[in-house]
Amino acid sequence: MEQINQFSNNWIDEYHEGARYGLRGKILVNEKSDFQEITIIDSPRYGRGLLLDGCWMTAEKQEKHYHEAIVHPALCSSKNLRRALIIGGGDGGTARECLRHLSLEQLDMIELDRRVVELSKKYLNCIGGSAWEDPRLKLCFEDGIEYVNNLDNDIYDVIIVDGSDAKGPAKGLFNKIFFQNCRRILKSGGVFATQSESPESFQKIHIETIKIIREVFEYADPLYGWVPMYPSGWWSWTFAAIDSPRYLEPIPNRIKAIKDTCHIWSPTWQQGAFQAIPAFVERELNK
Ligand code: SPD
Repeated sequence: MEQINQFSNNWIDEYHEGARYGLRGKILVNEKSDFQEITIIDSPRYGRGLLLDGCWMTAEKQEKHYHEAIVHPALCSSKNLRRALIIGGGDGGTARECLRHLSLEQLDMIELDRRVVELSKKYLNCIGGSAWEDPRLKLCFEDGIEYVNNLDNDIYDVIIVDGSDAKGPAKGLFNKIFFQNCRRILKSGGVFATQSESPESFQKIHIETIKIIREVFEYADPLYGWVPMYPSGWWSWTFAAIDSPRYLEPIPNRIKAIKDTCHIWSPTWQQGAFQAIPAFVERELNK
């Protein structure tokens, strides 16, 4: 019933638990891939945007809220920064932010759905931009869950999980076995990061996800920010590490390399964003 009107009257809305989050605009592409429904839109407010299975993923004029938040706390704080992994991230924004770190030698990106990348390159090229041609990017189309399951231990300095919401093809990215494999393939001075949904509109899965990551990793903490199109707008990313909560302390020379050209991220923003844990979440985590 809700889906029937999702893209009508020049409004494109994500429906979530009796609320809708929308933009006025027009649909450029709407197709079903082997895995999901892919929609590309254009809007006066935020430019072109991407939805998967009717849920907002990104839009040109607000994507930095998400991509800078998931990338820089991790890439600024891992002990070494030679090899990183992105699971998902098919619009290219996470890869673009990672590749701004010039000490990064290799970035493996494992995306399930080739069509998301093809359409992002064609319609949302200002999000992935030069990342797609960067020789450090090794892009493979396969299931990220299988990929981490089959790897040897201690491979990556940073692992970033940039998937969709915890349903459909991305459900397994919130699973304990998946996180255990991520910990196993992360080097001891490495940093893990994942999008961990909204403390408001996805409260249960948000809290469960942090709890599971805390069971698997020695250290883990959520960071809070905003992504204007997402349900409630209030969003979170959870960072984890093995040897210390190193994600709390960005390394000075890595800060220097990016800080003047970030739109959202700065060491001060990061510090506040880790501190901004809502009281009800903190209470739940301390139970
Ligand atoms: N509710 C949307 C969660 C989506 C997280 N991934 C977004 C992809 C941006 N690269």
